[in-house]
Amino acid sequence: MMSTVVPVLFIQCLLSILLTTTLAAPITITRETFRACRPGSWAGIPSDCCPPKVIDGPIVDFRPKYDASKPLRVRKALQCLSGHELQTYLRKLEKGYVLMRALPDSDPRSFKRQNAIHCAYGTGSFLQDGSTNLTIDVHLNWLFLPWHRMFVYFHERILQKLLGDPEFSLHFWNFDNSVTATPRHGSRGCYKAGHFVPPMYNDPSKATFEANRSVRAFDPNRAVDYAYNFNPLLGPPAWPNNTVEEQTRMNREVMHRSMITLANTTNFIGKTYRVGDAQILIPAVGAGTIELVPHNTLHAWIGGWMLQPITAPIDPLFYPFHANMERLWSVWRKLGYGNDDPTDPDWLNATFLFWDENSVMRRVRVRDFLDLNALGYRYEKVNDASWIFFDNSTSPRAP
Ligand SMILES: [Cu+2]
Repeated sequence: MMSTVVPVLFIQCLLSILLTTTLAAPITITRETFRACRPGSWAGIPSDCCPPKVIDGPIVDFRPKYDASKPLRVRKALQCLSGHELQTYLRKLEKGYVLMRALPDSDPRSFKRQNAIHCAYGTGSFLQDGSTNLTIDVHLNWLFLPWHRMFVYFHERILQKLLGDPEFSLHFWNFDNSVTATPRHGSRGCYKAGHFVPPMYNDPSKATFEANRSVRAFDPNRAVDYAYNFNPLLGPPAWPNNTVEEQTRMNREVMHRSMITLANTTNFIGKTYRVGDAQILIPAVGAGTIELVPHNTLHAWIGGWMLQPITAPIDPLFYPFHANMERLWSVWRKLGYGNDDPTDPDWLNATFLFWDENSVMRRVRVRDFLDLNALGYRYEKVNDASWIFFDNSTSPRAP
């Protein structure tokens, strides 16, 4: 008995390993993916945002290369821009958005089309190669961080092109810092708290404004709430009536958990997701720690268009918000604790298509979006210490 069972189990085991290794492959978007695009949905809400089925022209590989002769552009923290710098930035960004919104729908660089491509990638509109039912999503799995870095990157390049300014940098909303600190002598960077919605995005006279948000996002004295939990099936919870001090303390604790306590490599990046895997629909099952909180929770807290992937990038606030998300990814890598990006080829070789600033379709791999220096930019230094050194033991809400 024993002598037959063991070889059978061994062969079964070997077969399953062989099958997984031969079948597993990185998620890859091709011309065929676009051709087979179909209406999708999110949380039961239907979406209809497929790009044109035929991609005109060539698809050009995107291969960034670090150019030591060129200084890196700096994406700065919005709350520290002031005076002339703020005015110049605002003038440029406003002009960029006016021009972007004026592009016709036939132009893939238009504001509307950029929203549509996020929608197609985020609502199961694309099918995995050769499948009639396995859908693709760049949320709730390990593709979330690199895909959104790419999306913001091409958005910035389109702005640069429209403005005729290749040095333009999209500055970020440093929502995670809630402590204004005095920098040590000689330290450079931004040490001012950033936990309110940046005023330039809340000014109705500016092209960076969007009216369709929850009213709480317009309250200049209300700190963002990372613990805000919106369940589309149950509806929004009552607003917490925390003081700014209570709220920001809670936020620091949440950041500490998502970036440190819970954030080993697997948990931080998100669940593996390859060809053959079903789209993950439950956030807690697939999302990495910072995708779940504060990303999902802040999308819900801001509300309006930002509430769902079908419409989120209609709100210009999406971009500085996501710039900070990907900045946090680079901060996490430098924190120590053995933090590092996955080395799995199915992650590194996952491939997406994006239209660039010249409306040329680019083939982009995750492995090419891991080194910010190669992409030509860096982030201003900010007060990450505000949550890195948060002490759980003194928190009234600590478990
Ligand atoms: Cu998204």
